[in-house]
Amino acid sequence: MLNVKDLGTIVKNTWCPGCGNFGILSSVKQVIVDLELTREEIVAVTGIGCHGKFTDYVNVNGIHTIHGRVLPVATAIKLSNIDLTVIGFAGDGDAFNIGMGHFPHACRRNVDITYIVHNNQIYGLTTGQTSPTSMQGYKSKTTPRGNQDPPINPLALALTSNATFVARTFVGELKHMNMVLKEAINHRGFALIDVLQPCPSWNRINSYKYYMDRVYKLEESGHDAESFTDACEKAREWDDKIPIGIFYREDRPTYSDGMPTLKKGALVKQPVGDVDLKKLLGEYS
Ligand SMILES: Cc1ncc(C[n+]2csc(CCOP(=O)(O)OP(=O)(O)O)c2C)c(N)n1
Ligand code: SF4
Repeated sequence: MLNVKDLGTIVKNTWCPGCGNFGILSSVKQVIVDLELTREEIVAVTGIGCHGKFTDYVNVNGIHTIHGRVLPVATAIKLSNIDLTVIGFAGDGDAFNIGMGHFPHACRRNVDITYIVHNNQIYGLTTGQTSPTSMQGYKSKTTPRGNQDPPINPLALALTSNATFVARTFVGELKHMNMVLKEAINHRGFALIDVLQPCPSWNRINSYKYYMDRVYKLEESGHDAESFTDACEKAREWDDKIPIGIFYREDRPTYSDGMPTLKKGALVKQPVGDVDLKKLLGEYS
């Protein structure tokens, strides 16, 4: 059985002191250990950004793909080998700007992957430009007079795109993050976890204190995660109070459940000896 130390790597960590990514890294390692997963059965897929260094820092199979393409790559890996536990890691820029086109489709298809969005409401790696989740009025190099656009609401978007597991957590609440992550990985279907991740270097507004003063746990407030209406209502709450927890979950067949080619199990485990490629090759000759 793995322990947390086994999941470390020799790569030097270059995240800034106090970066919220440290909390996500330690939670992911703890959850892999708690769920008794093996290194071989997990694949981490990262986009480009500070979050993208995850694949350097956690010793599991990993692919550091290009900016915004976590979901198509993660989907392809899952469909090639449905026995794998596939976890995508994306920044808010990665997920909701350049990668936005993939998001509602992954939700509605219900591909069985976990999608962790490191939501620091800013572009971290490229030194602090306004992102799609930056708050209105936010001043940065790209919006020096203040961000005019209202932010994307990742949870509302996931809900209206028919996602079957929609959650939010905060890196300042590690036990809570472990609980949400475990539930997301165990969920059969697409699971979004929006993680409130302070970036002390570039986002001076949405700090640890900002969130600590506001977050409250849905689990302690009688929220019914099976009610779509309640989930939508809670997803709109972002003010003096910010809910964290599992907003919504639903059991629905996954994308691969509907694929006839996967009825016999994972593609990579199916024999290829009796497959006749001549006809197919003939079509292209
Ligand atoms: C196709 C492409 N466009 C733009 C970039 C430049 N770029 C690298 S990271 C990034 C945004 C980083 O912000 P985010 O995705 O929120 O991740 P964070 O660094 O905050 O973790 C951008 C625009 C790129 N690498 N590739
Ligand atoms: S720039 Fe922000 S997100 Fe990137 S490592 Fe530093 S604190 Fe973390």
